[in-house]
Amino acid sequence: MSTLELDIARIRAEFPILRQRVHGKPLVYLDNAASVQKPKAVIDAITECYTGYYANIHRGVHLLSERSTVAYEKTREKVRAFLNAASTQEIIFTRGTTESINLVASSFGGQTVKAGDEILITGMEHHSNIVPWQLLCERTGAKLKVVPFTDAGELILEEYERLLDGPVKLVAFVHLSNALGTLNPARQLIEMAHARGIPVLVDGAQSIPHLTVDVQALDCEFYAFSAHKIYGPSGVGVLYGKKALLEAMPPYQGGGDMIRLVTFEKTDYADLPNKFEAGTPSIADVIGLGSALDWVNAIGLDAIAAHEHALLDYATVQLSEIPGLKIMGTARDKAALVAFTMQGAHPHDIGTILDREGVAIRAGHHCAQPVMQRYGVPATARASFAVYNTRDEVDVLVAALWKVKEMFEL
Ligand code: C6P
Repeated sequence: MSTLELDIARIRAEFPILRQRVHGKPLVYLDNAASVQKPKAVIDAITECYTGYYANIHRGVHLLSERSTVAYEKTREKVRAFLNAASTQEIIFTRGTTESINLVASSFGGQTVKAGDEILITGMEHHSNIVPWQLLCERTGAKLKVVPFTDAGELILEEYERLLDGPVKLVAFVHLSNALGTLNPARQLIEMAHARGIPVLVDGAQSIPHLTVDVQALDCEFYAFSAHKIYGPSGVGVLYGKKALLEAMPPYQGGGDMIRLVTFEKTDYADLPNKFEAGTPSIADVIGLGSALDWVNAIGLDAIAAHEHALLDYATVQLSEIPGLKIMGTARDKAALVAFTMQGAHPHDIGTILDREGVAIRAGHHCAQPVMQRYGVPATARASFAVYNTRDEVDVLVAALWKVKEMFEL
């Protein structure tokens, strides 16, 4: 399906929240990289769970528990298919990307990483893919190494190659940068690490709603994402891990549902994936994620990506015409978002003025402070796109930015 065939008006109609006005203006929601809005199908799936068949899972012998368990496990199969993972045992439900990465740092890292070892990340990571590794390094005496990137926002592969020759125990990199929009060459980065026998974690928080991910083709050891970025609810995420690795890793948390037998002397753990899912999970939200994946599949990720790419290209051209506006992140391979600064106007002021025009963007460091430090700016403004955004909305954004320019007499 081409971008022209997508009926955006029909898609927009499925998002009740988009119908409102903000400060008397129609809402133009361009903060999708922070969290995307939810279609009615997802909201209905969660409501149906709570009104029709909600109960705790994997425990009850009664009908509601059985129905909830089936719906929850159906989502695991949907995630498996979405990522093309080999088995549902490789799909662990977490609270989000952040928890998925912490799980790997704590369990895999705690088991494998020793003093003198290195963890290799990139200079464009979100704090979620920095701090868990720093904590691991503090605990173990390992070192955190960082792959630099160019002014355009592209990783310097020669430096990556050089850094891989150290005692690296794990590579962890962002697939699509939330601060720059750079789409990293995941397959190539993974191949280069594997050539030295180094396992790889991919932070897929931003990539998951914008491009087809095939974990078997990528061949990564771990892939992390959050439901709330792909039209699903917040509070739920996924860790994909290769089965052999997950089987060898110790549990991340202890509690109910992750055990086979508990005595005061010793506990036998449950098989995958339950070993990593201690306690009552966010049942209805996991079911909501399943509905979100159905919704995305019905439209098709390729059509979504094509539509968003057209918006990104259009916005990039329009924004470039505003004097004093500087786009941060001009990599050849980009997706779904544009970050920028304006001479003389703090990004927070830009965000506030845009809000009065009904336009929601994000202004700040985007939980990627090292990226801001790299460019010597405290913050940027960022417009990010989802399938329901339109060219008209980009026009509203651009008109509002011209207003900012006038107000600050740039
Ligand atoms: N980025 C943004 O506005 P959680 O919070 O666990 O769902 O996702 C964390 C995360 C990890 N990696 C990347 C690349 C991300 O973009 C995010 C979340 C949001 O850019 C909120 S800070």
